Amino acid sequence: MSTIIRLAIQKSGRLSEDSIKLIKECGIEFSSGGGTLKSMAHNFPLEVLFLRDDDIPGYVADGVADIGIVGQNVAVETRKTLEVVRPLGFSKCRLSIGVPKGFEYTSKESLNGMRIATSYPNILSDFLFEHNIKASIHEISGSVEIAPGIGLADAICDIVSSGSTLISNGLKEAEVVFRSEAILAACPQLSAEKRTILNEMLFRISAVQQAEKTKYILLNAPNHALKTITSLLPGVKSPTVMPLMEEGWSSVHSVVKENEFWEILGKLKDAGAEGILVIPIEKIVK
Ligand code: PRT
Ligand code: ZN
Repeated sequence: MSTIIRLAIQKSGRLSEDSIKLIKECGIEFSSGGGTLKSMAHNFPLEVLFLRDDDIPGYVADGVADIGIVGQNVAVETRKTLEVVRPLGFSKCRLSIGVPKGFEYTSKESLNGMRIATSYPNILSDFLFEHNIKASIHEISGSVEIAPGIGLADAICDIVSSGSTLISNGLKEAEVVFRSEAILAACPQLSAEKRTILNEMLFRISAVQQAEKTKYILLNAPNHALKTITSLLPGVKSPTVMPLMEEGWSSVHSVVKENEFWEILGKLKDAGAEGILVIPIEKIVK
């Protein structure tokens, strides 16, 4: 039987949709949804396993799955030996310490003597140790935010994204302990054949990630402004310039970085560009 690679992703939760989207954008077709627990891709040597996120680091470390998509927070908390292959840029969040709104928090020293409730005892104890804070850790598995309100703890250490859960529980963010995003992790002992398949996947992921940061731009430019306009649009290699039917005008095609787009747009308009179209790109292979 020819080699396949097994990828573990979260069955249902905050990571699921983006994980599935990423694999599909890599051109890998498989069925998901319903009660599916595993699914073989139709056009790539990959099997997808659908698991609870907490189980993914263990499965990957033990080689039950070869690779997995999981939050860094969970990967680090489980203390499994994993190879971090690639940050994936989604499910960004932070693990933070929250204290009651009225508490006068001045510095990390304010945490001394506190009882801190968390589902992340390992990451929290590393943080406390690193900063020489003497606090006690109260491990709970869910609804951490209510712990101070019911007298279970003085503070919490939990995942924060927008911060609204902290606020609605009468808490404020005092300290960021750990920043996290989804990562692609691999079993450190992958065979050469599996590594080849992983490398093909990484090549495709790079093309998708590059494209996400980039837009395709088309515009009309008066010929006298072409030099200025093309210098603003370096493109992958260089911009394409084609004559328009109307004398004295050209069509310019190029790519721009998403984060530079608004700044460049103003300069293009000032230089005389018209009819500017900006289009998403699906993949970029350099
Ligand atoms: O069932 P399973 O065990 O697979 O899933 P789960 O319920 O344990 O995890 P899930 O799906 O909630 O989260 C999966 C991963 O998403 C986490 O491990 C993080 O890496 C990442 N992530 C990103 C988040 C959040 N954002 C997030 N906001 N995980 C949890 N939250 C929760 C947080 O616990 C808190 O209750 O959302 C609340 C805070 O959100 P804000 O926006 O109010 O600050
Ligand atoms: Zn979980």
